[in-house]
Amino acid sequence: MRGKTVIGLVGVLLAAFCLGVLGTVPAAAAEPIKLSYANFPPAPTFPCVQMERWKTEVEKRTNGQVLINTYPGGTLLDAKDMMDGVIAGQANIGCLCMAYQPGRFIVTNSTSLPLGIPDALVGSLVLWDLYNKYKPEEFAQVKVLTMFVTAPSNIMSKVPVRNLADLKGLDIRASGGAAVIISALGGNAVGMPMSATPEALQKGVVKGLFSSLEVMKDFKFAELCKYVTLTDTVVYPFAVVMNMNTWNSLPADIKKVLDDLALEQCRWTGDYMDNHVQEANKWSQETQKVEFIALSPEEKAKWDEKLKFITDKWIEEAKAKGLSGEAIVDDIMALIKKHSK
Ligand code: DTR
Repeated sequence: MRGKTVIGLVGVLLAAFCLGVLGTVPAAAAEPIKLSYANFPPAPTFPCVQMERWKTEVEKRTNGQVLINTYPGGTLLDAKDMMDGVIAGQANIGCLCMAYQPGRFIVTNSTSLPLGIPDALVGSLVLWDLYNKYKPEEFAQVKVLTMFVTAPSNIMSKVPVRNLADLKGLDIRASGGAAVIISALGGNAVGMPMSATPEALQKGVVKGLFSSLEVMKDFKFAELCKYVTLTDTVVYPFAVVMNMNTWNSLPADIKKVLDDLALEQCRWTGDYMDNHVQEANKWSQETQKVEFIALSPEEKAKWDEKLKFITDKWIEEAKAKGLSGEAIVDDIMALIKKHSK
C-alpha cells in the first residue's frame, strides 16, 4: 500500500517537473489557432501575393501554432464589405483598399494627394508612419496588422492619350484620390473596385483605367489596353486589419510575432510591387506591343498645373472635419524626404 503511494507520488512529481521544465509541451500539443483572411481581388494579384507571404511567415514564426486560411477573389468578403465584415467577425483578417471608401479613411487616404510619392516602397513607409502618428479613429475597432501602397498610377487605355485634349471626357476607371485627379485632368472618372474593372473594360463601360501598371500583366489588361500614358502620380493605400475580439484572444507571444511583422510586411510589399511593375512593363512592351507614351515637359507642366488646387482643397475639407489638414500634408512631405534617402 505504502509502496504504491510512493510510486504515485513520484509520478505526480515527475509530471509536475515535466510541466515546469517543458512548459511548452502541452501548448505544442494544443490545437492550432485557425484564422481566416479575406481578400477581394484574384489570387495572382499583388494584395493576394502579399497575403500568402504573410501567411507563410506567420505560420513559420509561430511554429504552426497559428494557421491562416486565405480567401482571395472576394470569396469571403468583397472589396467594399471588407472593413465592416472584419469588424463584424465574418473574417478574422481582411485586406482593404482604403481609396474605395474615401470619406471613411480621410487621414490615410491623404497619401493619394499629388505630393510626389516616388514609388511603392517609399509610399508604404510613409503611410505606415502616418498611420502610427495619427492612429485615426476609424481604426479603433480593429487591430491594424500592416499597411502599404501601390506604385504610382498611370493611364492605361484602349485609345492613345497624348495630351489633355485626348483625355477630355474619356471614361476612365479610378477610385478615391485617383478619381479626383482624373476628373481634374478633364477625364470622366468612373468609380469601381479593381475587381469589377475587367468586365467594365471588356463591355466598354470604360475606355481605360488609372492605376499602378502591374495590373497590365496580372489582369491581362495589356490585351485590351494598348496604350499607357506615363503620369506617375497617385498611389492607392491599403490596410490589413484584424477583428478586435480575435486580436484580444491571442496569446502574448503570438501578438508579438504579428506586431514584429507589421513594418517588415509593409516594406516587403512595397518592394515586391516596385519590382513587379518593372516586370509587367517589360511584358506589356515586349509581348503585348503596348505603346508607352511619355508626356513632353511642356505637356506635363500643363497636367501638373491642373492638379495644384487638389491639396489645398483637401486641407480645407480636412479642417472642416476637425483634422489638422496642413500638418498631415507637411508630415507626408517630410516623410517622403526621410524615406527617399
Ligand atoms: N490601383 C488601385 C489598387 C490596385 C492596384 N493593383 C491592384 C491589384 C488588385 C486589386 C487592387 C489593385 C486600384 O486601381 O484599385
